[in-house]
Amino acid sequence: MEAEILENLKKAVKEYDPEAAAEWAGRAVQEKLDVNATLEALTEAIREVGDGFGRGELWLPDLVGAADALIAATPILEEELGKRGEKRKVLGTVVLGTVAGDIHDIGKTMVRTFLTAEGFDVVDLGVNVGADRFIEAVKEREPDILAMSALLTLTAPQQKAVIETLEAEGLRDKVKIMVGGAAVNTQFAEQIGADGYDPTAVGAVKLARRLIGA
Ligand code: B1M
Repeated sequence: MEAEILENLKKAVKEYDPEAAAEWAGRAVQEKLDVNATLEALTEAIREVGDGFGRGELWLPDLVGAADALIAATPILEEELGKRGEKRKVLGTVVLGTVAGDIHDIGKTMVRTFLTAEGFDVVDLGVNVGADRFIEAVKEREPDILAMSALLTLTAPQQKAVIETLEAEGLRDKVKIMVGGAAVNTQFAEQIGADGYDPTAVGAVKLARRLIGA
């Protein structure tokens, strides 16, 4: 049953079918499948579509269609994750966003979901967030962690721009910085002076806990 549900979920993403994606996400919840594994199956499917786009076999509407299907399924799983996570002690505050010029939302939102489920208070600034908005939020909310996502090679350097602005404002030592997203790797994170990087949303939670010494 589990394999059938996950296969159908992947199929729904690859066939750009939001209704089927929502339906199979509902079945996954009903059958008490592991939420992380279910989200991982969705991620795998959309990455396959992305790879096809990268090879020139698929087009932008394919990315949009796959994203629509994934977006239809994720709130159902997020809600379930919230219900299953009983511990609600606030571990710390995280300001999160996708950097300027980048509108990729899905991975960033997954990071938000997992951090929230773990007990972090997450201030999600959304997508296409410029350095000035990140800095403003750091000043206003005094978070423990600033978390930035970047999916495009062209926008990853924006993470560096934010760190440089924090340094210029004398705020760098007041907040831990974690970075992620498909355009980022460990080497890049070290180069730009981030405190941590993780390739997955689940790993991002462990990283966040480590950064605040929890
Ligand atoms: Co875009 N896109 N896209 N896209 N898109 C990629 C990223 C791309 C790799 C596809 C490809 O060519 N193979 C490519 C980037 C190439 C590059 O720069 N190296 C690309 C491109 C080129 C573009 C456009 C330029 C296309 C165009 O217009 N010609 C355009 C740019 C728009 C812009 O931002 N200015 C564009 C647009 C879009 C859509 C709008 C159609 C849509 C996004 C819809 C939305 O988000 N609402 C889209 C999609 C869906 C993709 C792919 C297919 C899937 C991205 C995704 O949601 N993955 C993507 C291909 C790929 O990534 N392989 C692609 C699922 C998601 C769960 O994974 O976001 O990586 P991800 O998040 C992971 C981890 O990275 C991690 O946790 C998540 C779960 O494990 N993570 C963190 C994420 N953030 C983290 C932060 C952390 C820690 C972990 O700490 C802070």
